[in-house]
Amino acid sequence: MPTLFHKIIRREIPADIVFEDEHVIGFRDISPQAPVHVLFVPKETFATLNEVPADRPEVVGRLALAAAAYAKAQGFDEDGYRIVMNCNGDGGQTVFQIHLHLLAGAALGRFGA
Ligand code: DGP
Repeated sequence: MPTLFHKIIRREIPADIVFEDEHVIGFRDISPQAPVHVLFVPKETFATLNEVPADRPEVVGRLALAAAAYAKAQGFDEDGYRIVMNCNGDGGQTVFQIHLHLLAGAALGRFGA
C-alpha cells in the first residue's frame, strides 16, 4: 500500500528533500517539532519497525547513520540532537512507511507519556 512517503520518494508530491543516497531519502517534516526536523525514510518498503527482518539490520542502521551524517554536516553533532522512531498506534506512528525523525537546533525537553 503506497504511503505519502512513497509518493515523495517517487517525486509525485513535493517535499523539501535535504538528503538522498541509494537507499535513503531525507526530507523536512511538514509539521516540525524542533527548529530542524527531518525524516529519514528507506526506499525499500517496510510499514513499521516490526516488519524489518532480523537479518536486515542495515535497513535501520542506514537511517541512523544518514541522520547522523546530516546532523554532523549541519553542525549539530557537538550540541546534540535526537532521533526517534514511532511504531504503531501507541508509539504515535501515523505514516506506515518506516521512518526516523531527526530533531535538532534546540535543547530538547525530556519526553514521556
Ligand atoms: P509519525 O507520527 O512517526 O508517523 O510521523 C509522520 C510525520 O510525517 C509527522 O511528523 C508529519 C509528517 N508528514 C505527514 N505528512 C507529510 C507530508 O505530506 N510531507 C512531509 N514532508 N511530512 C509529512
